[in-house]
Amino acid sequence: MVDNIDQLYADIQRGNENTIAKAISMVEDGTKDAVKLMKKVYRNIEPAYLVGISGPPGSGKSTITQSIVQLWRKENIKVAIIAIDPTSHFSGGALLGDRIRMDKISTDQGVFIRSMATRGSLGGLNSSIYDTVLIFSLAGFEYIIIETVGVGQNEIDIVKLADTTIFVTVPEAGDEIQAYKAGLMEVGDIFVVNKADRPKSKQMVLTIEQLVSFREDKNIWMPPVLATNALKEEGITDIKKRINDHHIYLQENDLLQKNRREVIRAQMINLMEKKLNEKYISPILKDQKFFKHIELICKKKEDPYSVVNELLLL
Ligand SMILES: Nc1nc2c(ncn2[C@@H]2O[C@H](COP(=O)(O)OP(=O)(O)OP(=O)(O)O)[C@@H](O)[C@H]2O)c(=O)[nH]1
Ligand SMILES: [Mg+2]
Repeated sequence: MVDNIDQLYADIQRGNENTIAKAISMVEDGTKDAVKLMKKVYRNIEPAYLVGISGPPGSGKSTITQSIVQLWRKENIKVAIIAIDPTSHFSGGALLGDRIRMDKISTDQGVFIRSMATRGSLGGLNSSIYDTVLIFSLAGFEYIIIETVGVGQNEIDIVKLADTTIFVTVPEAGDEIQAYKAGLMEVGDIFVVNKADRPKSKQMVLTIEQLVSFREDKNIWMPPVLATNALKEEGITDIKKRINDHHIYLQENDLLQKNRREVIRAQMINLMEKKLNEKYISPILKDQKFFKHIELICKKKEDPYSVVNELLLL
């Protein structure tokens, strides 16, 4: 229990690292205090600028993130990084330690790195991810980067939260890129072909340029395709500049607010599903009656459609 939510709020606002970490854990656990805190946060805080960085495993997302963050830090800009754990909610994140090793920035006071699970305990997209974004915003972080690995629906849902989405790939990923076309390729605002020290990177840039040229909104924001060598920090200033360009573009076209309305909409749906689950579905799952129905359905004496209607009083 927290004695005083206003005190907690003030400590986060002052940037106290322990309090920030504690608040995020509270939000992840969905405690009553977290709800009290978030009510106040939602009513007072504008979200910081949110950058999503996604792409196949090992493409260099963390290395690029680290380099961009270093550039922002030179301007004294505080940055928070949320690394989404692609494994299950219960993995404990052992694997993640390697995934987000960012030695050059991990001890910097102006940088906060946090890992989170993709899925909440009920299986849907973890609604605490956006709450965490708001907590970081309250704490005065000006940029928040969300790193996700992979290209599934979860990743797409997460990058949809972002104001600017960067899709990172590597020169050898030719065939995979065709497969991604229907997914993340559609939502990328900036494309990066990393590991440009390897052959075929120019070819890959051309392939992606061709793919994005078919996008319907091409006359509005044409996503740039950049080649980088993150190990040598080559091309990173260009990414930073393009993030800025995209930010300005969103502002000038009233798209920043539009994106945020969509995020709130998604967050509302998330919360409603969670509440319905807690109030109506979870108790049923714990009831012996539920298991009896399963038996009867297996024995062909009942059917799921009728039983579900009966259980939910529909
Ligand atoms: N040759 C080369 N290697 C790179 C480059 N950028 C990153 N790497 C290496 O690629 C490996 C993976 O880099 P990460 O930054 O961890 O990649 P990631 O996309 O964050 O990986 P996951 O989070 O596991 O999906 C590391 O060994 C990096 O040192 C690059 O431009 N060239
Ligand atoms: Mg990584």
